[in-house]
Amino acid sequence: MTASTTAAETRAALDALGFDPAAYTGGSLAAHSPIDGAKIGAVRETSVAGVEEAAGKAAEAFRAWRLVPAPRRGELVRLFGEELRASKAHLAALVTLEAGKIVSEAAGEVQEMIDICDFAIGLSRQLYGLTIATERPEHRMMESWRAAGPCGIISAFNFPVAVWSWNAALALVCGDPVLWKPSEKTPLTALAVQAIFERAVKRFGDAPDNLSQVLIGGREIGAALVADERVPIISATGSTAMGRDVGQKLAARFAKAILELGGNNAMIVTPSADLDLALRGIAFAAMGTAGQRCTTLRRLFVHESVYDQLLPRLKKAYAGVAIGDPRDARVLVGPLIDEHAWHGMERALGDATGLGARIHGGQRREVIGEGVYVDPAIVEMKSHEGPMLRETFAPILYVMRYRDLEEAVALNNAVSAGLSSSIFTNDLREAEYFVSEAGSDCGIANVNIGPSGAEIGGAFGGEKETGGGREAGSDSWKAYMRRATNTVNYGRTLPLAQGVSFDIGD
Ligand code: UN1
Repeated sequence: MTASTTAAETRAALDALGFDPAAYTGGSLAAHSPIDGAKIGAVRETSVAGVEEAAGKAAEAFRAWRLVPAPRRGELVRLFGEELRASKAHLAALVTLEAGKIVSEAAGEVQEMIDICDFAIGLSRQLYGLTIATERPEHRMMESWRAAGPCGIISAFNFPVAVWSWNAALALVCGDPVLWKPSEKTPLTALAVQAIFERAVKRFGDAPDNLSQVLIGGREIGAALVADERVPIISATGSTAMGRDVGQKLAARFAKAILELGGNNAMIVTPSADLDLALRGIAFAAMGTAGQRCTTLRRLFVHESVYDQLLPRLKKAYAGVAIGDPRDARVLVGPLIDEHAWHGMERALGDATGLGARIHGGQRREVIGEGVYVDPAIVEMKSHEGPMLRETFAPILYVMRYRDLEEAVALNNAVSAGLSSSIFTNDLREAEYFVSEAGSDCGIANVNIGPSGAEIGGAFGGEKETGGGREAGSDSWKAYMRRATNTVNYGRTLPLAQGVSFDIGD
């Protein structure tokens, strides 16, 4: 029977990753495979007291780790990257089994982890500060970057391993131990990553204990982490509702927040667009990961002069896409994470119908066991309203015609989220307008590329209700460090800045 194969394959992948079955059986938190709904593990949950204990251990690890030279800290991340390379196939298989990602995207996710390790290794020799001109003679003013303390990482099911690594690889080279609260829907992949990380720690030799800890459980575990004064940085990925709550709690205790929240990403297809390219861009961005990326394309604005050319081709691509078991390498659209996701999709499609939209696809399919499989939906909207204004984590693509580019850019910006966006055009003016001050207001604005599938070299994140945080490349590392401005007087007098005189006599 099919249901049992996911459990057996999970065991095999965990075995291959050197996992002791005692670590994923007999616990109170059940893991289910979205492929067939079968139970694939039962892990032990962390208690609130356990979170507090972990925070104490992380604080202790911090005191030692911050003193290790950054390039040496990079060596640990280099070893971790090596271990990931060796475990890539098994970890990717586990991502497919636990999160339902198709084979190629699961491998891509692990590759993203390897890429950020490479980035972080280079970074470990580049935690640069500035030397700044000082107005005082015989003084030097400089900026130095120092480790900031334990970093809590709260991640979502849809990138069950990569999101942690974008934060952890940087935090570790910056001198910060990490505490990871993964989604309760994907505990096994988190524990597997922790086991891989521990192999790297062992090879490294003299790392302090507890540089990385995993906290398993639901909201109360995340809440305990967010509340802990010993954790000065929290990076949280998830819904805007979660981020609003977490952000306020962190603000109340003046902790640093790196928030990576919802997206409601758009694409504009202009009259000069290469429609072949646009079609491929739309297909991956809207249907990839079964519409469950925060960067998923959800709103498509097509110029009225090309709408009737593009839409039939898009509908055809949707009708022909391979939907089913994500372990089958030919499949492009795997299952939704669970029933709850389907209810959200049903509700959004119902709301669109109520607004007179035309819906293509969007039906539920029986594929394997209790797995939740759906036909991705194209929803032709009459106006920009209703469910189109919110993020539904499902493969729903709302489509609308537009007349002039300013109007389309205004629509691109007319939602509460500000994560990603793109334009397909061969007109330089349109492209530059889109990425200009007056253009897209998102953290990511692409030209002739869809809104999803960013590489790690750039800073990743978005504006408005997306939370404003940045992870991964560019100078995102600064959020994991404490900046100190150091003014050093190497002279024999004490000139004050701004010409202030404060003479206390001899
Ligand atoms: C997410 O869905 O939380 O750009 C992150 C992308 C991926 C990251 C998605 N690199 O689609």
